[in-house]
Amino acid sequence: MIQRVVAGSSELDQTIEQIQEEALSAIADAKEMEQVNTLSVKYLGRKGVVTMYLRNVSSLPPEDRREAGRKGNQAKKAIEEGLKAAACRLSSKAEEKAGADAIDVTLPGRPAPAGSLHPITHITRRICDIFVKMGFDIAEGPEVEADYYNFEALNIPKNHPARDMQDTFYISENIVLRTHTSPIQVRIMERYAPPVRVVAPGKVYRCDSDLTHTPMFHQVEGLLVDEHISFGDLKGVLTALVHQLFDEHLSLRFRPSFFPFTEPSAEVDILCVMCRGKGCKVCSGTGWLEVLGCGMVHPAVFENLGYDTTRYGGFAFGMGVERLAMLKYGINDIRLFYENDARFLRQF
Ligand code: 2NM
Repeated sequence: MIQRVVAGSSELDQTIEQIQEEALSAIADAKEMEQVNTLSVKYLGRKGVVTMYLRNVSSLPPEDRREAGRKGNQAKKAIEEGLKAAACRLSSKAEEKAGADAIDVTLPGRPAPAGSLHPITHITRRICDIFVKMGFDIAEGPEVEADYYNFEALNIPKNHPARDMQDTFYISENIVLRTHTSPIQVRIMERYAPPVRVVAPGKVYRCDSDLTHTPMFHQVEGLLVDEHISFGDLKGVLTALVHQLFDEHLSLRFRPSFFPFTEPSAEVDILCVMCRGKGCKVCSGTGWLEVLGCGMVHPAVFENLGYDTTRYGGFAFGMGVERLAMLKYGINDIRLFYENDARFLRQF
């Protein structure tokens, strides 16, 4: 085509007009900025069609140069203007498109997902807070524990079933995963003279697994040692706990029981939260639910730790956090706490 663009001949004057027309129509049809750029190069670039035309004007016979030059420059100007208009049209279209994709400030904000406490953590803290208000301190201790702290100091004899391999995870002959948080209280009594008021929350381990037992679960235990402490003090403290944790009018009863480390010992039942005492599946028809173990600390425990049993006495208690949480929230499978299903965990 370039070879045909030889300015001067009438045939080729026609051609520069045709070129202009063709260029303007292509420019008008351009849908993308890139097409406009390509057309600019094609017609006005260093080797562009119009550029080559103008370059040839000087080689024409003198009488044709003026007219050919005028037409060439006119075509150049027209194409330049067409390109400018197209660039303007396409860039405003791009702006419009960007505007459509831009942030709609009238939309409601997206909520930032927030985590929440695990239900076991939540209840553990509530229980501890209730005791802190009654003047108890909080103490923690090792989960891998010496046989002495977990059993021996607590008056649990060598032949006790809790010591059996079937019930306890042994690390070695004298080291176990603690089966309760009582070793924390033992360590406290070892370090501090009476009076003592302490609550011990934490993970404990027992070789057990079914709908209501997991090999790891949580306990909160407590100990109070002072002069003139009676079973009445124990009843008052645990009644306050149950009323604050469940409901301030909930009935409870203390039923005689046995633990090696307390004498007398008792189990605390609350009126069944499901059937209100009528008897149902949850309370096995008894109308009552066992929620706590407790008792007056056995003198043998105090003697192991060098406490003067003629002057001091005290009470202790223990509860399983998962069991309390299951009763409080009506959960029938303990494993739900440990499956990490956010749909379950979000509810608390
Ligand atoms: C219970 C029930 C009764 C208990 C006893 C002691 C200690 F260390 F003072 F001897 N700590 N916890 C205790 C007493 C725990 O849990 C069902």
